[in-house]
Amino acid sequence: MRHRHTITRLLAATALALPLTLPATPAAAAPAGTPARQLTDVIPAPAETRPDPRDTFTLGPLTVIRTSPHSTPARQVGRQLAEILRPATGYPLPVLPVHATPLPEIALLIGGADARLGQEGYQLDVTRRGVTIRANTSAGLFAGTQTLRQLLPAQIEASERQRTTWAIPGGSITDHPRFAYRGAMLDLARHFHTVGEIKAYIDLLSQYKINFLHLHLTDDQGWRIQIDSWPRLTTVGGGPGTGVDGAGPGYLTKADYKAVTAYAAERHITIVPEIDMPGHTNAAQSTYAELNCDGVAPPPRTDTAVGYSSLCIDDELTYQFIEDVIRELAEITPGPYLHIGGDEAHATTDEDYTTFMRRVLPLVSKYGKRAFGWNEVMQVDPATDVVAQFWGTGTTNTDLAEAVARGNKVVMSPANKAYLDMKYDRNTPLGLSWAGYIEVRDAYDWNPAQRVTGVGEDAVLGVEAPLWSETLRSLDDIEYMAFPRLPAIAELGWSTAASHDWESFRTRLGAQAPRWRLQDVDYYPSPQVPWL
Ligand code: TNX
Repeated sequence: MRHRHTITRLLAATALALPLTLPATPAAAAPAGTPARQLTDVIPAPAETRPDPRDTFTLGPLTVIRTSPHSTPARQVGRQLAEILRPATGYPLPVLPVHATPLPEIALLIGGADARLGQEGYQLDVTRRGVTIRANTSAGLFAGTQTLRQLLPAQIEASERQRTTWAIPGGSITDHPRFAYRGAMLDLARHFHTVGEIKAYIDLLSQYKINFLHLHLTDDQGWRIQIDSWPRLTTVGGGPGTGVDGAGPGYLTKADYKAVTAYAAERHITIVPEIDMPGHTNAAQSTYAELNCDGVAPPPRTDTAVGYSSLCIDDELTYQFIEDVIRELAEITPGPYLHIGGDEAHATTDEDYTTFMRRVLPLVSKYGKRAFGWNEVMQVDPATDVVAQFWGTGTTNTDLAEAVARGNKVVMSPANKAYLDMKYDRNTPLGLSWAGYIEVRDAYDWNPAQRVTGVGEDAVLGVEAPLWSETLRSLDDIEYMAFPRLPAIAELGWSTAASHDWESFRTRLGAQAPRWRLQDVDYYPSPQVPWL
């Protein structure tokens, strides 16, 4: 009874807060040509959907967002959902941390959900009375709200009030991810991308249930993260004239980096920072002469060649430098992983590479992080907690298969499937083509657990779509290469292998286009997709 009282008071308070300009009647029906949403029109495809065509919930001016009482995380997800839904609907959508209300409601509840949902799954039920999303964690609840967002008409993405019926198809969804790691990568070294651009990309990633963003922070052409004990790395190594063609200067201060990790965390995305070594290090070595075996700083480089730089393996200063960088970066990284690169070290002998990695990998553990490395790192038989990121184009890799047999886990980023910087076809104005052209169907039609011999379902931690930025400068460039292939990789990471179906995927993908247009996403209109 006491609860009742609280609710009545809260509702009274809410009613007072309602703007006086509520529309008197629900707005006009959806304009012709906008087909009604189906419960299955979601990317990534949910694990189980049970449509109930007799039921539809229509969001209206009196709808409230109700969150588990006393749950700050549920309330946070509720506020985020309200912010997404308010501009286009014009409805107040108050967020009330209470027990059931007599009003039509979207209930966001943490706890008491089916154990099968795990840490990121959710259950979504739509009846005439309202929508209920239940999850075991706020990550699951957030994932459920992203599904709900896609179940609403596309106009929900508009930044101004729209006249339409905000119908949500009835039925229920039970959903949880196939893989724990569903990543994207952005290369800040070849062209720097600002905090605003990174946040905009995070907003898009979170809509497709991506939960890791790997930032490639250093390379031959630029150093993009502040390190206090080596201050010229950013002012010189990331300063004016750096980046490909000298056109991508800039760096993240520690405050910027913290802002990015916090913004990502609010969207249930964890940042994985990468410092590439012992190759891809010209920006550091041209800045600090003492990081070179001959003590002479090479000139800065703004071309796109790879494999020419190497740290000095026999010099103790190299390890002091690496330890300083790892320590400072680990300190500002809330997530569990720190990526040490290790790719294309063609200017380092195999013996030196092994010596180097065997000294550096333990430093990552020393500062409380779990190391990630490109698949070359598996050559040195690292500890089994080191994650391999596979970027090859083939289907066999002995070092990787042996590492998996020992117990290492793998993130799959095959360059000829998952690289978002590859051109779609010969006419694509941006991007590279060394791993081939990747049309949407190529990006979608592969199985991460059947790609490399000896690397099966249990060994796969997940998938990641890297976006190298030799040719990319603006957010528009990023969007054009990522959309529509990023949602394809997101679906491979989240949805069951049994649900894999190109015809279904291309139809659902085509239906995303009106959302992207309203969000100003500059996508590639692939001829393989029936765009709405
Ligand atoms: C290979 S993939 C690289 C990068 C390039 C990329 C361009 C990998 C681990 N190394 O240095 O930017 O190709 O597609």
